[in-house]
Amino acid sequence: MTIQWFPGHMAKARREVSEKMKYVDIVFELVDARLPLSSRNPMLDQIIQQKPRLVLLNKADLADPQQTKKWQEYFKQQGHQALAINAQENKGIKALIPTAKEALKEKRERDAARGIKTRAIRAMVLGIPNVGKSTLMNRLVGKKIAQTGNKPGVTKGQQWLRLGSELELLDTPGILWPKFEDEEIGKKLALTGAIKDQLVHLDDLAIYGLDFFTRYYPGKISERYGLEIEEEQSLAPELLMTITEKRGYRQDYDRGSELVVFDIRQGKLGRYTLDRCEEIGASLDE
Ligand SMILES: Nc1nc2c(ncn2[C@@H]2O[C@H](COP(=O)(O)OP(=O)(O)OP(=O)(O)O)[C@@H](O)[C@H]2O)c(=O)[nH]1
Ligand SMILES: [Mg+2]
Repeated sequence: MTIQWFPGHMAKARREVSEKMKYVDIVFELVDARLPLSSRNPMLDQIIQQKPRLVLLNKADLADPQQTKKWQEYFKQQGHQALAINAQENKGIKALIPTAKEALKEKRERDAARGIKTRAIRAMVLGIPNVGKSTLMNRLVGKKIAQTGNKPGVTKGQQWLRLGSELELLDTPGILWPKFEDEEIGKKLALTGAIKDQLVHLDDLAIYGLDFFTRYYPGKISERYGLEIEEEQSLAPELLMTITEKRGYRQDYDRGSELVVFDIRQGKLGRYTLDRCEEIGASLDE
């Protein structure tokens, strides 16, 4: 991510997205499936108001599938449609148009009853930096239209990309900021690579990650770094020291931290979800 969000930038981004709302029928809100809440924009509800929304849990290939299912349920209970996708490998994308139609069902039925011909659904892709907006748009359009990588998109004039007869997509995605003021959310965002490393110390991130994995995915650390289970049960700072030394980095804990953070980011310790659905107090059994 290259954007630094200052109050002026936030106001501008917010204004641009709000202005586009009047042109679209539905918002495709892209979130990172590893952090379905922490990768949302804190003001999105205010910005998009009552527009129908389809929450796309992207990078589902990297997330814990059981958690992804629960999060999908969670979003549905919030009154949104939700889908798990992997934009990079074009998985789950086929369901997008049918699910968008489902989200707009009532309006489309009302229109039909009043004799208004249903036209293509107009949608816009919204999300925080690096969540996969450009990758998804390229997939949907079937060619490279948006630049992918770590550069933020540049907003130009209003243009529509036609996807068959059923969907039209605004040619530029809306980029909004995440909730990085909260320290724990900041760590989660940095651990998955959504925000710059410089905002959080690498050793803090490594310790956070190790603590998280020993708690939620026991055995993964010992498996990856060839440790005994008792070693994995030590406190995260000690665990970091053990891993660093075992790798032959002696007392270079910065190097050890970098290793751990990159491994977690790239999924070398397996699939994981940092935001735990059961911990937000939402009862999903009702
Ligand atoms: N593993 C995985 N990686 C993905 C997926 N979708 C996108 N990526 C990767 O995530 C990174 C960011 O993707 P982009 O499409 O550039 O993200 P963006 O939201 O357009 O980012 P900005 O333009 O900076 O706001 C790229 O390295 C993609 O290859 C996915 O479903 N799975
Ligand atoms: Mg982009």
